[in-house]
Amino acid sequence: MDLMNYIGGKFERHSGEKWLDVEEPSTGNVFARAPLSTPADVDSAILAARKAQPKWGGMDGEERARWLDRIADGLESRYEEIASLESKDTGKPISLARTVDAHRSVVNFRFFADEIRRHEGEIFEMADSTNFVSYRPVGVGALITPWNLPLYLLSWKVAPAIGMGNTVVCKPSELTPMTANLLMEVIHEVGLPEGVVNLVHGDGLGAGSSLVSHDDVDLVSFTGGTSTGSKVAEAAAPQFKKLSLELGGKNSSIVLEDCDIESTIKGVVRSGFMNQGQVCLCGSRILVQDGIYDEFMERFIEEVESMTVGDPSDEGTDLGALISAEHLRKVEGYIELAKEEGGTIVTGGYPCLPERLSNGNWIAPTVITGLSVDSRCSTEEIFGPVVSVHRFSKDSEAIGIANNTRYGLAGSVWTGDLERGRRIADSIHTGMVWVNTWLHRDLRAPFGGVKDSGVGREGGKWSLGFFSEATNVCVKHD
Ligand code: TXE
Repeated sequence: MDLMNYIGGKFERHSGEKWLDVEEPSTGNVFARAPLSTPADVDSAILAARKAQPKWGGMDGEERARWLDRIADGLESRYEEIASLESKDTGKPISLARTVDAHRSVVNFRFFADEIRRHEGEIFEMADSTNFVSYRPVGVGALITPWNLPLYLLSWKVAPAIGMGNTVVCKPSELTPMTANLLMEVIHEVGLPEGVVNLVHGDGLGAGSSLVSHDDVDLVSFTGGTSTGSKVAEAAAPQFKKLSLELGGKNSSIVLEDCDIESTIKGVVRSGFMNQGQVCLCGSRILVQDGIYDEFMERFIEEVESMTVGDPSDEGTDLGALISAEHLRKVEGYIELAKEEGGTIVTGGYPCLPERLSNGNWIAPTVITGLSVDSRCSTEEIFGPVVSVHRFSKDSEAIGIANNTRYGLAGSVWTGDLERGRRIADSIHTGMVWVNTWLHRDLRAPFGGVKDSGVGREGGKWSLGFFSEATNVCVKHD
């Protein structure tokens, strides 16, 4: 299957001759090709978005919200197809692709349709004047997304961006282009006005960087790795483009002696290994208090080893394949480094799999102990099914370890004392902390990181604020 770009309401072949193979991570088989778009393709997508913007931005919010609902309906009617495409393209288990990826892609459009209906300007009265605050579209947006949650993250940007009256050019990860293509099919079928949503496939250096640095792009919303984020920020800076960066993380799960061990182990395992550990929020450093350490470790390892690693299309699979051979090598490199840094691999290795999966990117869930809390493996983002466990005695020590990374995205605290949990959570320098849960999301709440984990917040009114320009008109009374 050869994919096409979607520009000005039409599926178009790209202008160059080069293609990118799309591989199935679980087998290594190539099953599609995506265009390696050129700067000329990026130009035409931006031109189409620019042309469509005034009319789209001039519609009222209710009308745009109805379009978001139609897209949600279209996605919902292809729910199972989204799940199986996402599972095939990313290597994640089908059950996860269904409950997380397909589910959230539909919910994102519905949620922002409702938010846009509710969204109003503000009025601030002064003794002699009235201030009328309104939210205008920014213009043309570049939306760049990674491979770990392809449609989930793309829909999380497209819905608020167009809902607030912007038009957009999307650039999905070259590793996982399939569901972005499906979204364009849905957008085409529902008849969204041409040019409102455009898509160029391609790599970061070609399509991605020409999109970000283009003179006619007004805002950039990027989710991906921290080092790419800094290149994106540099490219967007000369024109002061509005910029949102959701980057990597190295998140701690803090397990206190007074926790409920049963639910904590389930929560910590889920947080460490969901999506093969390829979620920026994953808790890959597990800090366990002295008094519970031995019991925790015994039951934790048992739970980790009981996970089924295997064919992503099997309903019973807990962990699938890593995204690419290159990424697998990076993860293996960290495991080797952990040994050099004095760590002990308590469980890990390679899963035993049928012959037809032998060329896939496989590794078993890996638990490392004995690392120093400032070792590279304990402080750098590995982005794979690899966690390190560390022992601590006092709350202040756990807080110190959790804050000892360049990242500041998320974390979790597991305790029977909610006051204590809140106190610790308040001392962790990240954008989000969960107490006795993980990845439990109210879409109205702010989402985003501090330090090297990014700039800005997404979610509810934060997304609507980013994708608009708040404008004040101050009228002096007679
Ligand atoms: O991300 P990249 P990759 C982390 C994780 C992972 C690492 C690399 O640590 O190992 O990032 O993953 C586009 N200008 N996360 O290689 O390279 C690229 O084509 C403009 C964390 O996938 O950051 C893709 O569409 N765009 C993360 C997108 O940027 C550029 C999720 C992300 O690619 C570009 C995924 C450029 N110069 C990986 N270079 C999270 N926080 O959720 C690349 N791109």
